Amino acid sequence: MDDVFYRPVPLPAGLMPCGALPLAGGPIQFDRVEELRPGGRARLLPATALPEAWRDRLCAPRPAIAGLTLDRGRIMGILNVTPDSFSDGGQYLDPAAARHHAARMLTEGADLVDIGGESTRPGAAEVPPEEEIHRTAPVIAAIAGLGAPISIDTRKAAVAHAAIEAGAGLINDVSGLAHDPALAPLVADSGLPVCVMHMRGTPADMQDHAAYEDVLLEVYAELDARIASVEAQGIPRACILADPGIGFAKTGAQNLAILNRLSLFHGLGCPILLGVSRKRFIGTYGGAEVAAERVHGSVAVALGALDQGVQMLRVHDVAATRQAMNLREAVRAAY
Ligand code: HH2
Repeated sequence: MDDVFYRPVPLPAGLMPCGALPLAGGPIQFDRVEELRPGGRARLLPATALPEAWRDRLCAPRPAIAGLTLDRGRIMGILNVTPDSFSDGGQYLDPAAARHHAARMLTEGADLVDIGGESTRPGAAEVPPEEEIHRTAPVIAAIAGLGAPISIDTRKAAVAHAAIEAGAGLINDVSGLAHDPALAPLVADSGLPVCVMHMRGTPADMQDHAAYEDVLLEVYAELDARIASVEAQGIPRACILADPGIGFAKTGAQNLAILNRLSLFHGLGCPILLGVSRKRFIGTYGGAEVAAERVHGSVAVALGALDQGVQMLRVHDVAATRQAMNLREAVRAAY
């Protein structure tokens, strides 16, 4: 692991002191960075002290992904075509019901739809690829005509292949292309963008691997290494979204430590995708046992993430998230 990391400290809306830099080329500025070392105390430095390589990656504008510019926050609406997803399992198995829900999310303000045919909740068992294809491909074909980009949430090349044939334009792999060796070449050949997420182990055993000395820096370093490996397999960084993998091989407290200093991940030089929607830690810290009652906490965490420059939010509750984002943007614009 590197021994020094730099986290940009976002400035409040409108403040642009002399020498302030644009975070990922977007609307948020920063003029100070936290210097972070494993096991060490954070030191606040002026952004002028940034090493050139860090400054370049932190500030470069991010290219559009799946036709979506990333100069403002984007919403990825979740559509799980599974019997057992922790929040919406069993609701959209029928392609007509799935299409209806996708259309509704787009009307409510989603920018793209993420289709999953395998639950990746802690302890979930792997689904055979034929079954995953059977669940997802007809749904993708059914919603392809809605005009929005579609992402396929899968770890498997055969499933991604069928999804691309049916109209998917983005691959979202919670294993960061580590699970199926055939998936990286497929993505590279397709030229499509991919979300590379951080996880340890598999959904079945990942919570046994949630031991870190410094969760923020170790997750960053492991994701950095994963992205470098993906890039070495022919997928340009301009096609990669990075995701710290909230809830994947992480305890509730570890999720919070990552969310608290999320802007560090801009150092990867990729747009950041974040999935916190209705997850267990929202229930734990927000006092909501039932997943569908975790909307308010999910939106609160999403707004905090946008303030740290996150470009894409993966959410179940599109209308609530869009309303909150509109208000956040209106208040920021009134500076
Ligand atoms: N979380 C889940 C699934 N896919 N993909 C990315 N990139 N980031 C995430 O945080 C993420 C993800 C788990 O949530 P959900 O799909 O709602 O549940 P399940 O895995 O039970 O289907």
